[in-house]
Amino acid sequence: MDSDERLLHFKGFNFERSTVDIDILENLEDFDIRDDDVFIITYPKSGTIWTQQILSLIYFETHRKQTENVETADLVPSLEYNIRKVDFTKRPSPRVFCSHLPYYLVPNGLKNKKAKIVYIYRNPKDVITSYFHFSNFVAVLEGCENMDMFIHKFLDGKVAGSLWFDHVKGWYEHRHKFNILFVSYEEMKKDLKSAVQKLCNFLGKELSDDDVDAVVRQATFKNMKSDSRANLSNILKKEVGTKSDGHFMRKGTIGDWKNHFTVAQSERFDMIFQRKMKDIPLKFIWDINEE
Ligand code: PPS
Repeated sequence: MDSDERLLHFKGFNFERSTVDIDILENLEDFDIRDDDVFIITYPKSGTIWTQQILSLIYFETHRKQTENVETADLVPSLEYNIRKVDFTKRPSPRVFCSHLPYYLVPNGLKNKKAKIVYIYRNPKDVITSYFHFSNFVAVLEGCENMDMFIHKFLDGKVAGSLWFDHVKGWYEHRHKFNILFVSYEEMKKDLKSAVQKLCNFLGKELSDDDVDAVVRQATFKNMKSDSRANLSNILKKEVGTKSDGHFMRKGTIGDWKNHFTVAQSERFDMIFQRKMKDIPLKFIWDINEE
């Protein structure tokens, strides 16, 4: 199938056609934002479900203390990929959402700067690596024969989420319009406890040391991978569909791109990255041993 058939091009942005909620898309601008709403915003494969898990554990004591048996994706649903057709107007506050939307498509109410946005970004070579495997794993995305083809597609923005550069730059350059915190996947990976504390500070949540430890414990790669409520396995197997063996929680590390990029691919990507990102002072970490 041609990739265009699987993608829905809506207002300049590519969505995965079969799982996106068209009603939500058509009414995004006016989607009613509450002051205590929180949005996790990411380009795909940048740490979305990880941050869903972290914020869910921070916000919902029943999750943190494991007194309720609910999937994280139900506690922190996706706004536009509303697969379970939740009526968000009926959800109790505080509502925590995740979303892959670009800055120019989010509900207008976010511009009153009361509701909060946590923007998670990841070094794009690892995003590409993760996305390449994900495309060959889930049924709803067009698979790709090899990395070279996928890098081309990614650099053309012909994937759900469109062009990575536009997403990250767009959010960064328009940050003053929103109440937003930028956190990198890599800083979470290198020091999860400090990242959880940074998130708590921004969100105005005062957690005891024991509670912070409980969040960290339940948000490690190993624990999420073995917890079907946290790792999307139910949604992927039963609702989205898979086309190969694999796992959403694949490697969960920094620098796996080195196992998949040739030197030539890496150098070409570096040149494009340096040109496009030269005015963006966000810190990117490409290697697990980098400070
Ligand atoms: S999606 O499809 O856009 O929602 O994907 P997303 O959740 O943004 O990204 C998936 C990658 O995040 C990794 N992941 C984690 N890494 C470290 N620690 C934890 N706890 C964790 N949870 C998810 C997941 O493994 C995917 O990365 P790769 O590199 O493919 O392993």
